[in-house]
Amino acid sequence: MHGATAELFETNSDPPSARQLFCKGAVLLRGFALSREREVLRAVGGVIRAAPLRRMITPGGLRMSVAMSNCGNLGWISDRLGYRYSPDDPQSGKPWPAMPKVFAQLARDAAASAGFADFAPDACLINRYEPGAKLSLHQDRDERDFSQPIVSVSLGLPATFLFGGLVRNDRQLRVPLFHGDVVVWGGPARMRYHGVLPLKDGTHPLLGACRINLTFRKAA
Ligand code: MD3
Ligand code: FE
Repeated sequence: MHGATAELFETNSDPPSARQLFCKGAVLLRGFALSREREVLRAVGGVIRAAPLRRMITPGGLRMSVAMSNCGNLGWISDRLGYRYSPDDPQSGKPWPAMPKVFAQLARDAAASAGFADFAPDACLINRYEPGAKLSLHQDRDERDFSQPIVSVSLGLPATFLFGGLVRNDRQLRVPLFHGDVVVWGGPARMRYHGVLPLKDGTHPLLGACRINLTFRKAA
């Protein structure tokens, strides 16, 4: 089949909110965000107007291919000094925009649905992937309390998520993530290596040629 034709068929055929447990502690809620997509996308627009997406520099001096911004009391940043959470946007010197209510409620509802009651994130990282952008295999370890889950929301173009083990070289599972999917990563999944393969070309009806991922964390 021609490549462009194949992409037409690359859509999610699971029923909305079908629950999948792809390893202990990781719960995939297919389409969980779809019923709130318009409100969520409007809120994303508001945040990135106040704190524009930017490609940060790694401690090693490389520019990341994913563009990022944040909202909430804390935001994840990277520069030559390292990775950390900061209450201020280093680009403006001002606090990150407040977390929109629709974000906090979505994250809370998804966590509750996966068995984590009362999840109250203080940080939301917004990742924007354009075709070719990727996230290399890493662990999320800049948060204080690893017993708190991370909730991720996928919007726009589909991506292939890599889900490894507790050691970098462990075999990785490939999981396709689609617009509206939400994943709750807690318990034994929390410290597993993960990444995102280079985004394939495409056009999403609401977002155009990009994927946006929201990750909600309790950082402090
Ligand atoms: C599994 N983002 O921002 S979200 C990140 O799609 C990040 O933008 C990816 O990894 C993205 O750090 C993946 C899914 C995710 C987030 C955190 C995790 C999976 C995780 C933490 C532990 C295990
Ligand atoms: Fe991560």
